[in-house]
Amino acid sequence: MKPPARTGVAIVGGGPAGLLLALILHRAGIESVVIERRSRDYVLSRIRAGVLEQGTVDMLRAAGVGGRLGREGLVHDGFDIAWRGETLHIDLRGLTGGKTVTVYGQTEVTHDLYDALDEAGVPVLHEAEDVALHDLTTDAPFLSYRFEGEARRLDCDYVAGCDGFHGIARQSIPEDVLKVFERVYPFGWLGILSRTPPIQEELVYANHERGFALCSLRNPMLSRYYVQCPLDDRVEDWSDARFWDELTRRLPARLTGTLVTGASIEKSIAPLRSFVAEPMQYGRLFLAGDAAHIVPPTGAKGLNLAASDVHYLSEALIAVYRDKDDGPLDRYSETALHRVWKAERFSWWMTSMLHRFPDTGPFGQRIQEAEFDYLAGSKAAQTSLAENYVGLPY
Ligand code: RFL
Ligand code: PHB
Repeated sequence: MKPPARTGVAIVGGGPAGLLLALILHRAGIESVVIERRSRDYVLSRIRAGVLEQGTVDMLRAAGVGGRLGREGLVHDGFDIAWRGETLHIDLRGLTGGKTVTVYGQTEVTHDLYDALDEAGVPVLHEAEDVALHDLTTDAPFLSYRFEGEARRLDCDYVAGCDGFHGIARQSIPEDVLKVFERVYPFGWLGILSRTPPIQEELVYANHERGFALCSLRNPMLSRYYVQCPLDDRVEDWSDARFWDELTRRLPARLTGTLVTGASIEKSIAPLRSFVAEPMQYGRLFLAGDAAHIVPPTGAKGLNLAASDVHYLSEALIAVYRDKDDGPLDRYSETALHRVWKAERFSWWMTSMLHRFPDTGPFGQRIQEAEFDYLAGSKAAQTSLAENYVGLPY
């Protein structure tokens, strides 16, 4: 495909944020081009999120990619929290007046978006190198990049920076304009994927004296498990046998009887971080998703926040192109950040409640125990957890 020389919205990054934005804009008759650094196979091989909020599901449906999601996505009415050998059930549906989450992997979301964009003829350029952003504070911004060995230029009206935490979009904003808020946690998550039936239908988040553990899944024959590990551990330190042994120790006896172990088909360690860059706009550049913010995965919010940013940004761009109204785009950063910070708070809180911190000390330990006691005994506390987990309104 010969890359176009001009478009409406130049989208840097073909992860879920960039692809979903391109599809929604296309449905609204707005042209865009997605420029992605990696190959399609590489993007599809990254095992990441698994839990979609109802708002994310609704957006994917409205964009026309709800078919397979509707057939294969698993609707979850609740999840368990394990602690001191007991489990506490969080009844999401009952506590939120009927709201649920859907288990459907990020890989599948990405797959569906690629298929829809191919069918619509929206250009997604893979393996683009040396992407750089220019003239962002003028009304004629452009990108330069290399594609199939040639230097290219893409003129556009707006640039959407959807290139993740390590991308170049955020780095194109001058340091004195950008304010960064960050917390790095003193541990990581070691995750494995295995072709085994899940330990139970619903997710289990466990706080144990040996550290956090999470039992999740992708489908009835594919399980995803995580254990908290020291930041300097390497994947090679963790044989499958050691992983299963550690996971078993951190789960209540009621559950370990149904744990089916097997060979891992993916194993990786992810550090945990909270991060927000403000503002999410610089001239005609708008950041969305991990390019602007990171949450620790404990609240299952990362992909869902990318989707809500795309909701605000697409609505704002549609207002510009369709109604000649710049107001929503001028307010995009402020609007998106309100929801971002609430998800940051929730993800930080879930992380604090469920992990063992090396420097907690006896006081911190008692506070964590009191947090559980309160949650277990208070419908109000459970409702607060549930309304955040299913996703706050847009
Ligand atoms: P992505 O997915 O990182 O995509 C960014 C894309 O930009 C490309 N790129 C560039 N392209 C061109 N030029 C450059 N210079 C570029 N630099 C980078 C990259 O190759 C990539 O394709 O960001 P996006 O679209 O904002 O999506 C965010 C989500 O991927 C992320 O928030 C979630 O995966 C986080 N997350 C979870 N989120 C949930 O909502 N629920 C979950 O259950 C959940 N679990 C998780 C997670 C993330 C995890 N890890 C590994 C970080 C579990 C884990 C373990
Ligand atoms: C996952 O299935 O990968 C997953 C689920 C819930 C989380 C984080 C990750 O909070």
